[in-house]
Amino acid sequence: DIMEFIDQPEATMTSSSPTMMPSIPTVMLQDKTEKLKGIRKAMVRSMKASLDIPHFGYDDEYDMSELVLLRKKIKKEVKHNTGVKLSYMPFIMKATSAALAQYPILNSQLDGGHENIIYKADHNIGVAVDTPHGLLLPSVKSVQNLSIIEIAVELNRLHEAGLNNKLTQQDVVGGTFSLSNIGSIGGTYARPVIFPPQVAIGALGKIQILPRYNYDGDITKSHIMCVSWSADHRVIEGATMARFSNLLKDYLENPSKLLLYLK
Ligand code: CAO
Repeated sequence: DIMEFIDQPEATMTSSSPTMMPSIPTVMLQDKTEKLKGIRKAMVRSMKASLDIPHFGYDDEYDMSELVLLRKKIKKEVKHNTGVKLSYMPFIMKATSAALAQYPILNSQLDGGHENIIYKADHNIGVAVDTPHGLLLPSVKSVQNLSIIEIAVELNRLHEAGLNNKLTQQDVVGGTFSLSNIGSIGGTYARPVIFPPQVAIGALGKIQILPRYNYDGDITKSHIMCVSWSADHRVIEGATMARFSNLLKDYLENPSKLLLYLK
């Protein structure tokens, strides 16, 4: 092994994630060549295919204050009663599914010959998972039929499996729409890359506490999340992406409206 560390016998190179950075800086004495295989090789293939897609970008900020309060109220009890860790993602995924039901073209795929648009019945929402083995995109299947707690259970399972390299083929195939919560690491905006044959992906920024004016013109303490969308402009018009984003924003800013979609 040509990798050598100076004065740091315990340093590990098992993680590429900033959240799991080795605490001691790594110093390489020589260049190192690593064969691309597994997940990283698959990423080269899928990202090369994504170059064929004309990406259209659209960003907006969502005020998550009500959702932050709601989660705070129930998080502990959910953990205590069910053992499930309730993050923002299950709410965002359920709201996304409710919005996809209004804009099914965002849950579609362009066929190989570019002759047909296939509207997918299931909302299989892919979630970017940062793992020590590379970036993975497993999907929670049929989100339209799941409760928020069921989504949380499945998301926790996929997250764990991703970290332990235990995701199955079934977990990683069949996604129809994607979300990438880069905000769980940091950052405000991103330029997400579409995972073919899907036609859209959203990157969620970090929820930040910022001053904003309310309808009465008063400054309020708000929990703001920026969302960056990329859509396939061959199939998706900018107006469609904007209307979808407006609807999702409405659900997340007024989570009581989501009640209408709970099963
Ligand atoms: N803003 C503020 N806080 C956030 C947040 C955000 N956008 N996203 C998550 N958090 C909080 C969670 O609520 C949780 O807080 P508590 O400890 O108080 O409950 C904490 O951060 C940790 O959350 P988590 O990351 O464990 O869980 P999650 O469901 O929000 O996210 C997953 C799961 C798999 C999406 C995430 O772990 C991950 O891997 N993110 C990175 C995705 C990525 O790499 N994208 C780039 C792809 S392109 O290269």
